[in-house]
Amino acid sequence: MVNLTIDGRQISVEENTTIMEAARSVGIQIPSLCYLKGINEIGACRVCVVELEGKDRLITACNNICEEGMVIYTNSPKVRKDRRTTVELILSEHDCQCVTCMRSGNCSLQKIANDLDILELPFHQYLEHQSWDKTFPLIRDSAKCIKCMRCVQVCDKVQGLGVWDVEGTGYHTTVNVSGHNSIREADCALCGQCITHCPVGALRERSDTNEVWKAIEDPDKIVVAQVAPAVRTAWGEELGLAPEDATVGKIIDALKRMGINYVFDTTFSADLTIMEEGNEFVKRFTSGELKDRPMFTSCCPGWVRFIKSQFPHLVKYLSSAKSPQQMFGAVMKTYFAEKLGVSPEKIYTVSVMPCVAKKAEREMDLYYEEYAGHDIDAVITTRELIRMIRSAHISPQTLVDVESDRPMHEGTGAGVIFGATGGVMEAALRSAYYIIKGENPPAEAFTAVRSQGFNENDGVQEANFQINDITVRTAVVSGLGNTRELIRKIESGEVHYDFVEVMACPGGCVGGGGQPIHDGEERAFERGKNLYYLDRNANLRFSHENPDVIQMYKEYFEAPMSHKAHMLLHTEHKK
Ligand code: HC0
Ligand code: SF4
Repeated sequence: MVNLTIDGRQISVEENTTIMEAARSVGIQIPSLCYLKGINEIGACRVCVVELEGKDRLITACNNICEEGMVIYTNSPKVRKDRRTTVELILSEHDCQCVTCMRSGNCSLQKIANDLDILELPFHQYLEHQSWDKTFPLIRDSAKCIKCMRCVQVCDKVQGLGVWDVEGTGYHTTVNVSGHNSIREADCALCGQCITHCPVGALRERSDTNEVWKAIEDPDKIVVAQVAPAVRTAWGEELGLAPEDATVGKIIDALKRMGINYVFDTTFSADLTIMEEGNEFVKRFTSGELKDRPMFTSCCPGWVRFIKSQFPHLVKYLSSAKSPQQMFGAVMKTYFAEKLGVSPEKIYTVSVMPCVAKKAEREMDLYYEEYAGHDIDAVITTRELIRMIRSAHISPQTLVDVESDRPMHEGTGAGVIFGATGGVMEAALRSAYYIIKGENPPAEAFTAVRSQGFNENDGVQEANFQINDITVRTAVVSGLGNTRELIRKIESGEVHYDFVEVMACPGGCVGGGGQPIHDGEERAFERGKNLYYLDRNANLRFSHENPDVIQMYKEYFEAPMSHKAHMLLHTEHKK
C-alpha cells in the first residue's frame, strides 16, 4: 500500500494507483475532460492538474502514480488559476453556443466552466469548421471538438477500427476521419461508442425526431412504433425515474400521448427472430454446412457493417434472419396492415432503439420493398425518445403502465434478454433445444453464455452444450476489438465454434451508442442485470411459446423458414 495526503486527508491506496483514482476513492472528484480509465490516460487536456508539495510545476492527476508520502492539493490557488486558464483556452477553440447543442446540460466542458465561474471568454475565439455530410447517422461538429482524443482511442482500442485520427500539427492540430476520407468512405460501424465517450457535443447522432413528429401530424399516416429491449433499462436515467419505475409500459404510454397510433414491444419480433434463426441454425448445423466456420448472428447492425468492411469473405456465414427491428417493420406493413384493412403505404413505422447503427440498417436497400417502401421509416435513439418526451411536455411521474397493442402483443423473457450480450444466444439455445428434443430445457440451462462484455474475460464467453448426441460449441462476444481478435482465432484454427453471437457495443445493446450518456461511467453491466431480472420474472421464457407468434405462423407464415417467411423475414447479406 502507498500512503499519501490529498487535500489534508491521509489515505492509503494500492500501488500503481493514479492520483485521480486515489482522490476519487475518497470522494474528491478532480475534474477532467480527456481521462477515460484504461483507454485514454494521456493528460492531454490538463484540466486535472494538481499541486504536489515541494514541486514548482503542477502535475496531471490522471497519469501520475501515487508515491509514498506525497502531499497533494487539488484546489490550491495555484491549481485554480492554472485550471481556469486551461479551460478558458479550451473555450477559445470551442463553439460555445450551448443553446443549439444536443449535449447542453450533459456536457463536461459546460459543467467545468460553470463550476469555475467562467462567465466571459477572455481569449479571441478561433473555430475550426470542417464540412460534414449531415445525412449520415453520425455527425461531427469540428468547431466543438476539444481534441481530448477520446474518440480516437475508443474507436481504435475498444472497437479496433481507427476511424478517427489526428490531423495537422501545433496550433492547427485537429481530429478528423483518418486517411482524408469522408465518413461514408471510412469503415465506421456506427456503433456510436465515440459519441457516448465524447465529453462535449462534437459527436452526435443525426436527429430524426422531426420526421416522426411530421408523420404523427399527417392525417394520412397510421404511425406504428416498436420499442427495443434495451431502451427500458436506460430511458428513465435522464428523466429522474428509478430503474424499477422506468417500465416499458410507461414508454408505451408516452408514445401514445405523443399521438402514435399503435405501439409494440420489439421483444415480440425478437421471439420471431428466434423462431427463424433457431430453425436456420439447426438446419445449417445438421446439414454439415457449418463444419469450417460458425453461423454468426446478424441482428446487430454495427457488427454487420463491421463484418462487411473487415471480413467480407465471412459474410456468407451470417444468419439470413433479419433483425427483430426489420422483421417487425415487415410484419407491420403486411400482416398488421391486413389486420387493419389498410394499404402498406399508409403505415409509418418508427423504432425506438438504443443504437445509432439501426438508423443505417433501416436505410439499407435490402430492406426496401416496392409495395411498401422501407420496412422501417424512422429510427430514434433512446436519447431522442427522451427529448421527444420532454418536448411533448409529458411529466415522467404522470406516466402509467400501458400494454402494448395486439395482435403482436406478447414478448417472452427470451426476447427481453436480447438487449444484453449473450441474450440472443441464450434465447436461441432455449428454442434450438426444443426443436431438437421436442421438449423444453430448464429455462436456466444456458446461462453459461452470459458474458458481461468487460475486460476480465476479453469480452468473450465460450460454452459447449450437449443436446442428445450433439455438442453445440458456442461463443458470445461484444465490442468490435474483441470480435476482431476472436475472428483471428477462428481463422487461425485456434478455436472452433458452431454458433457465435456478436454485439458491436461492449455489454450489448444496453451499452449502445444511442443510450443516455454518463460521462466516463459504464452502465452496461447494471442495465443488463435489469434485463435478466425481467426474464427471471417473466411468465413466458421460451420464444417458441409466444402465443402471438404461434398465432401469426398459423394465420400468415405457416411455419418457420416457409416461402413467405423467407420473403419477409430473411435477407441475403452481400459483401
Ligand atoms: Fe438491440 Fe435487437 S437486441 S439489436 O441490441 O436482435 O438496437 O435493445 O432492438 O433489432 O430485439 C438494439 C436492443 C434491438 C434488434 C432486438 C436484436
Ligand atoms: Fe468508430 Fe464506432 Fe465512432 Fe464509427 S461510431 S467512428 S466505429 S467508435
